[in-house]
Amino acid sequence: MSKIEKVEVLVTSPGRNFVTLRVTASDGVVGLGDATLNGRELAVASYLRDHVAPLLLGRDPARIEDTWQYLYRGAYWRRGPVTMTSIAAVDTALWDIKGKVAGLPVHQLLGGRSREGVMVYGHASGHDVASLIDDVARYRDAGYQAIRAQAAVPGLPGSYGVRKGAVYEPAATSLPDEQLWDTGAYLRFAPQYLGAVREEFGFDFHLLHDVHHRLTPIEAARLGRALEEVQLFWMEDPTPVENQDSFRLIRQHTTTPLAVGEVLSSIWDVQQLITEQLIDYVRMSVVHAGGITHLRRVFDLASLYQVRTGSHGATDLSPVSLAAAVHLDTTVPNFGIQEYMGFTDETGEVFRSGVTFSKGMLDVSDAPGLGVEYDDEAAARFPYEARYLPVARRLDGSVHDW
Ligand code: CS2
Ligand code: MG
Repeated sequence: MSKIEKVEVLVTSPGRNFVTLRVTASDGVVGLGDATLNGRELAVASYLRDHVAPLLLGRDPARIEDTWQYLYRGAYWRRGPVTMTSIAAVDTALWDIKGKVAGLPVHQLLGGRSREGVMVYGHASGHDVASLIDDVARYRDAGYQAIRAQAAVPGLPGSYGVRKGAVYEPAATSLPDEQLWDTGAYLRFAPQYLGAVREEFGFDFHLLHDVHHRLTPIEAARLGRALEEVQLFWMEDPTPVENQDSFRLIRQHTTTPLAVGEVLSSIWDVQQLITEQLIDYVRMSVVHAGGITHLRRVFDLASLYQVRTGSHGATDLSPVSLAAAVHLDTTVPNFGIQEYMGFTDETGEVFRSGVTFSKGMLDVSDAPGLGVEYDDEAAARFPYEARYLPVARRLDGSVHDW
């Protein structure tokens, strides 16, 4: 039996911070898992290095389910993003190892292909309606079948979801940026610019929009109703998700499909949302929701209720995460869509991934395991720097949900 011999926690910042777990077995096989929790990266690094690595040494890397249960139940303290991201990193690395030992890509271990590719949505954004329209055109020209559209709300510089450089990355160095928020201005503007996108390009592509937890349930209900004409693929995170009942209220008022999950980490966090059919898409990710083992369980529960998948795939999820997500997406019967924002060139120097993009879809390589390699020399060129997501404040200065 091979044994886990080495567990390394790798932190690098090629354009943004990534934490990666590398597990080496006694037969020399190496597995990678993403452990990145945006803005709280070192908490996960410490959890893994100080509390998980000693438990893994000497274990059989083939026992993925048992290791998952051991880390989850054995910690006594349950759920939460730091714990679940740490378990995810181990789980993903063990699936990578299992694939390499078997000589099979991970999607084969999960049951094989259910589809030829995985439809993704790209992120179009603009500082005003005209620049948003230009950006949507760019995504359409690049072959995207689904596009998320976000524009800066007039008078509110630094609206979430609007790109500054080549790739959207809201985390700032040193202390968090503080950004102003005005719900009334947003509610007046969003239907205008989403309507302008449909007027310009018609309906032959999927249009998505992220509300980023900014509204109360009744405000979200009003927006969902106002957006029915533009036929969104989904309205994302319309209201904070701690109270799952909120979504019933939104549902009672609108047929705009709802997507939720990027800040959630366990099946219990979405249990009511799924079993009461309060959402249409579950947006949890491999990295923040306990790895391939746990996310597959969420997706299976969702399939019983005709809830489809729509995994989170922002730039703060590393190429290891994206590869794991695409392997899983390739197999599950209730796949919906995968978020894909691309990565900076620097990120590509550290992580060499076999995932390919063509005609608006991603596909995995047939390399054994996840098909991602980590370049230590490149990683060493990009040392960690503290970064924080922004904080939102209302016009009266009080803190709002970012
Ligand atoms: C966003 C994210 O991708 C999305 O839908 O909500 O960009 C989110 O802001 C970041 O992942 C936070 O780390
Ligand atoms: Mg989002």
